[in-house]
Amino acid sequence: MDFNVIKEKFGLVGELIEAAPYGFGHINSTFCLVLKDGGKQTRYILQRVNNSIFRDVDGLMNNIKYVTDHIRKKNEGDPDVDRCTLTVIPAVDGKLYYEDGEGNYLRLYLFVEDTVALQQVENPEQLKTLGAAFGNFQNQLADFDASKLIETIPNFHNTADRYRLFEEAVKNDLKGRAAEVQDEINFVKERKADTELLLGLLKEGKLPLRVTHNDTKLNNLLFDATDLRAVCVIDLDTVMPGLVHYDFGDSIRFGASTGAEDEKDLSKIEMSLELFEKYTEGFMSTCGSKLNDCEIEYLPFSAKLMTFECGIRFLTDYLNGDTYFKIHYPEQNLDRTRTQFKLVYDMEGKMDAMKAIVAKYK
Ligand code: ADP
Ligand code: GN1
Ligand code: MG
Repeated sequence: MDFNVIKEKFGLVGELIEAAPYGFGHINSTFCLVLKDGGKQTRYILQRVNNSIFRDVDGLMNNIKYVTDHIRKKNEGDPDVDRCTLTVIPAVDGKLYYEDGEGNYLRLYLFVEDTVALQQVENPEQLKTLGAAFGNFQNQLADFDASKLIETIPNFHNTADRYRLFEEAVKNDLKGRAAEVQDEINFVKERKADTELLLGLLKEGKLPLRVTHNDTKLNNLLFDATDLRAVCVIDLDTVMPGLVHYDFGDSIRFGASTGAEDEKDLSKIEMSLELFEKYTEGFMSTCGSKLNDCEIEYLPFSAKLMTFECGIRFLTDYLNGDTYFKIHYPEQNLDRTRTQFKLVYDMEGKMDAMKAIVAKYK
């Protein structure tokens, strides 16, 4: 990639003094660019959007523009308004991205300065902050016209469809890996009914569709580097209509785990009830009053379901030959699968305790 061409296409001024890979996302390719203009340095986040996953980049970028404009408006007057959401820098031709003629779709954001993205929780209070931030995110979009949004990945959290894709991957067994992962395959099959539960409640009209983030990982919230308050929800590629459970559950999946997503030593992996409680407290404080009883009732289950879904996705990708999630070593998707299933198993044993915690913050 020629970063100087990119600089020109986005009309950036100054001398490009650094361009390096950045962050730990599994989907897009992210770079940090540093430009020096006189005595002033400005940082930008450049991303090559993964357009084999996000097929409609134009629609995706329109989504992001709508959502960030909406959030910025909600924060008008706040001294921190410039950091409250992502700022898309359009290309000089006015488009929200630049396509380089070789199928690379590039977009640019202002770097949200003086923040940190955490890969693992360091202090339980951070989960309360995370919960409050994603509850608030959902609140801020409660009056947003969802019909403006395209579905950037159709059926993204359609757990029944995820199960179907898993079955297809087992059947095709493209890499001849199914035999070595029979235990994991059986683990999924035994829990098939779970994948239909929330979808059934949605169909019955008991659960409403909202505008949700859908990828509420800890590292998709930027915390203030000094006082660790929530500053900016990022990674807006999957903002689209969804259930509250997708956001609540996915945060617990990653944030309340006691180990890394690809930890090999499964004895280190547990869903911490302390962290679950902190997140619940934060989330309920900002959006609990907006949720109906059925939504609240299924919050604990959603933590298990979203973890299960993610494990199914990692396993499916492993069986398909690692074509979706970025991997850094051959069996990483299998390691990721195993941590997710360990968490699911652990949550099954802790379900009553999780329910009692949610009831406390209702
Ligand atoms: P992916 O979809 O691949 O996860 P993200 O949009 O989450 O990509 O970006 C990856 C990482 O880059 C984030 O976890 C965060 O550390 C960093 N990042 C992304 N956007 C910004 C930004 N505007 N300012 C500062 N850091 C950012
Ligand atoms: C991906 O983009 P990133 O790394 O924040 C994935 C999520 C998974 C997560 C697992 C668009 O999130 O759905 O839960 O990996 N994003 C997409 O860590 O598929
Ligand atoms: Mg991300």
